[in-house]
Amino acid sequence: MASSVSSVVVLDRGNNTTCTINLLGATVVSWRVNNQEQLFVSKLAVFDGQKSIRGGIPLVFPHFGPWAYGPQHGFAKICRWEVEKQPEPYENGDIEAIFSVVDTPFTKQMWNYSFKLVLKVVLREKELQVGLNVINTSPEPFQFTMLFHTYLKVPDVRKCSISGLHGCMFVDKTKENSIYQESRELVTIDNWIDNIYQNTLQEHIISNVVSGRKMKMVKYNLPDTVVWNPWDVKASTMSDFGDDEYPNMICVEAGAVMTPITLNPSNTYEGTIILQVM
Ligand code: TA6
Repeated sequence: MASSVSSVVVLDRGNNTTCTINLLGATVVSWRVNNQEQLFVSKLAVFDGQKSIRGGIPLVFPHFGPWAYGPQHGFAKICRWEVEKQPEPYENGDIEAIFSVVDTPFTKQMWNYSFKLVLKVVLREKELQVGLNVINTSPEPFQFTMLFHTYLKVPDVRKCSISGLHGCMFVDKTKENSIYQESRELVTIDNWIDNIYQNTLQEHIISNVVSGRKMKMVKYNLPDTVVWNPWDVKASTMSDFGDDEYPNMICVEAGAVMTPITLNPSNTYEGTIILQVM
C-alpha cells in the first residue's frame, strides 16, 4: 500500500521536552528530554509506507515475528493511523494525544477480522507513556500477539546492561530458536542478540543510555521482553539500517508474544509501557 504518509504530530511539554509521532503506524519517532533524544531512528529509515519506520517505537500487531499472511510483525506499523485526540495538556503540564486505526480491505486481505486499535501517548517531564488498546469489533473471538518494538538510542551498546531477565526462559533466534534460561542478573551485549524472554519482571533498567543515564521501562499486561541488536552481520542485510549504526541502539521490546491473546467480541486488551529517564 503506497501512501505519502508524512504527517507527524508533535507533543511539546516545554523545556525542550517533546515527542513526535508519525501517522505511519502511529510510530513514536522522537522523544526528547531537555533536548536529549532518547530513541534511535536509522539515518536510512524510509517513510513511504512500503515498510515500517526503522526506529522509534513501531507497533507490532496482530502478529510478532515472521507471518504467513502478511509482513513480519503484522500490519499495524504500516497502516496510516488517524489522530483521535490532538495533543492536549493536563493541568500539571503533561501532554496527551490519542491515535487510532480500524480494519480496512488492506488489513482484511491478510487478517479477516474487524478491530480498532487506540494508541494513547502521554508525555511527562521525564517519562513517556505509550498504551495500546486492542478492541475486538468482530462478531467472533480472535487471537493476536502484540509488542512495542522500542529502539533506544545509546552511545555504545557494549556499555549497556539490562535488568529484569534473570532466571527467565528465552528463545534464542541466533541459535535456531533454541531455548535457554537466563543466568545473568544483568544482560550485556557484545554480539548479535535476538532473545525472546518469557514472563520477565515488570520493570527493566537499561544502563548507559543517552548521557550515560539509565532508562526504566515498566510494562503492563506485556509479560514478555525481546532484546535485539543486529550487530554488524545482520546490520549489513538491512537496507534501511546503516552498517555502522548497530553500536548506537538497543531494542528492548515489551510484548505479549509467547502466548497469543484471545479476545472475545466487544472486549478490549490494553498493553502499556512507561519509559522513564533516571
Ligand atoms: O524484535 C526482534 C526482531 O524480531 C528481529 O528478529 C529482527 O527481525 C527485528 O525484529 C526487526 O524486524 P523488522 O521486520 O522490523 O525488520
